[in-house]
This record gives sequence, structure tokens and C-alpha cells, in this order.
Amino acid sequence: MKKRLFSGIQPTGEVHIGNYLGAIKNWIRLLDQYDCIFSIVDYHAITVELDPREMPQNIMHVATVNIAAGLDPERSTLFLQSHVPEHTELAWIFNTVTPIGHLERMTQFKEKAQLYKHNINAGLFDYPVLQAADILLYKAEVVPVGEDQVQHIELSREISRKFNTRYGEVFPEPQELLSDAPRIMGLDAKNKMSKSLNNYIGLLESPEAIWKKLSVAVTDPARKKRSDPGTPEICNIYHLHRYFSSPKEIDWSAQGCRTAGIGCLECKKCLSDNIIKELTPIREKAKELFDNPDSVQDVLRRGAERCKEIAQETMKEVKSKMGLHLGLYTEPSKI
Ligand code: AQP
Repeated sequence: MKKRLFSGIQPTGEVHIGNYLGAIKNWIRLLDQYDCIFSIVDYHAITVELDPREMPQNIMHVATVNIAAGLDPERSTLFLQSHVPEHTELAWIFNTVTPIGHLERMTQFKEKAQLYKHNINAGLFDYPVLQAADILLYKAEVVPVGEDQVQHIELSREISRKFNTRYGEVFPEPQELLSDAPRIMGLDAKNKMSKSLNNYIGLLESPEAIWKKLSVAVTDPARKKRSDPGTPEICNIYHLHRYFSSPKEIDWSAQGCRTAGIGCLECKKCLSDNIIKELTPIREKAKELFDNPDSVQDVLRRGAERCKEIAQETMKEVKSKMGLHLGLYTEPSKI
């Protein structure tokens, strides 16, 4: 029996190279090693204000891009969170074992509360509890995420422990699994690459758009002119080379920067070419899938069917431990 793996992605806009390097590439690498379940987490997405008219295309975008990038639906399960209502049901139960103080400590909540001052809603605060429910509903033991999610996975372990201690053993303690790119910085080189900060390169962007964005991306601030030597280790462009370029090109970029042998624009051009080379097949595959949306919807439908079965089993067990079932599950005729 393979261990179960769960991870999610929000349908909040374009999937970017931070999501790709920090999560999706790792998911693809792990497809055969684990029983993989991936969710498009639309109930998480609505904790910020989104235009409902854009939601269906956001969901289809995220599903399509993931499949195009290599998330093989024959070797994994992909589904939409709101298709399985047990997620919110279990989240409610977990609310009753989660101390408010723990939620108040969550960095993501503090950051988002700053960013969305006009809409600090209870769902934003409760986000990590729903995330614990997402993972534990499937008794997943492994959760591949970017560094920004580690604190939430720690909380999931704590919720699991609290539930098990109060009601009896049901849940495992899930462990995060970081990729070799746990925190990709945005093109501003100041913040994590993020949709909401608009500092990203989208996976489906055209070669022209990629170059346009990279050509003005922030580099080592000490290199004010071409003849100034730089420090590659503090340059975000150099860090990105490490994920897209060959060892020879990475060396070329570091040496050229230190000796002012190359300019930032030359270094960016090489990176841009390599990003475009890696993303072009994904863009082309995505185009094919966009022309055939039924196949993507079918993946989500099959995914939800499988997940519902597992989720309902877990909820039976949870309710039984909590004394909430009253025999209704086992003897429906006596209701
Ligand atoms: N910059 C990043 N570096 C590494 N990993 C990242 N992830 C996100 N940004 C980076 C990882 O991608 C997975 C899915 O992310 P998500 O869409 O659920 O959430 P997010 O972190 O909220 O993405 P954004 O772009 O920052 O969205 P907004 O701006 O809407 O909040 C997760 O595993 C995440 O760690």
C-alpha cells in the first residue's frame, strides 16, 4: 500500500513559476511513489474577494495548467474541493478542537489581513483549519508544499493530535515535503512570487510577455551600471537560473556577474530563453486541453467520485468516535 499524499492549489488566477517550482514539479515527481490526491481549493480561494463570473474559468485554468504541466490524471486524483462537502463538515468539527491563539499566530493570516484590510473575514482566519480538514479527510501523511505553507501543516499535525487525544485515534500526523525551490521570490526580488502581488511569470505567458517582464525584473541593486561587478548570490535572476539553466550557464552567469563580464540584460536574456524553452510544451499542451474542456471536466468528475467515497468513510469514523452518528449510518431503516 502506497502512503497517501495530498496537496492543493487555489483557483485565484494564473498559475505561476513559483507554484510550478515550489509545488507542481514536485507533485509530478512524486506521482508513482504515493497515492496522490490533488485538489483545486475553491473554498480557500473565496476567502478573498473574487468575481464569481471568473470562478469557472479560474478553476478550468488551474486544472488545465496542472494537467498540461504533467500532473497525469491516470496516475493521480484531481478534483474540485467544493464537489466534496465533507471538507467543510470536517473543518467545522476541527474548529472545535483548534485554539484561537494558534490561528492568531499564522503568518499567512497576518500578511493577508494587511493586504485585504477591507475584508478581514472569518474564513481568512479559519483558512488553516479548512486546510487541516482537506488533508486529514484523506488521512494523507505527506503534503508537498512551498515554504509558506509549513506553518499550516504544523497546525494540521496539532489538530490531528488534539482530535485523536479527545476522541480516539483516527488521523495520522501529516508531514510537509518541500521541493528544492521552497520559496521563489517575485520579480520585485522583495516578496515571495505571488498572484496577489502581481510579481510573477505565468506558466502560460507568451515568450514576448516573459521577456518583457524579465527585462525589467530587479537584480543585484549594487550593479548600477554595466561595468559594476555584482554578487550573484543576492540576485534573484541568478537564483532563477538555478532552476531553468544548465550547470554551464549557471557558472557563466555567476562568473560574468562577479567580473562584470556580462551585463544584467545578457544574463536575463539567457534565463528568459531557458524559461521559454521549458514552458513552451506546457503552453502548447494547455492549448490542446482548452480546446477540449470536456476531457478536463471528466478528470474532475472522476476525481470527485473517488474522493467522496474516501471522505464519507472518514466522516463515518469521525462521527462514530464523537458519538454523533446515532446508528444512522449502520441501520438507516431505523431512522
Ligand atoms: N513563491 C512561491 N515559491 C514556492 N512555492 C510557492 N507556492 C506558492 N507561491 C510559491 C506554493 O504553490 C502551492 C499552491 O499555491 P496556492 O495557489 O494555493 O497559494 P498561494 O501560496 O496563495 O499562491 P499565491 O500566488 O501566493 O496566491 P495569492 O497571491 O492569491 O495568495 C502551495 O504549495 C504554495 O506553497
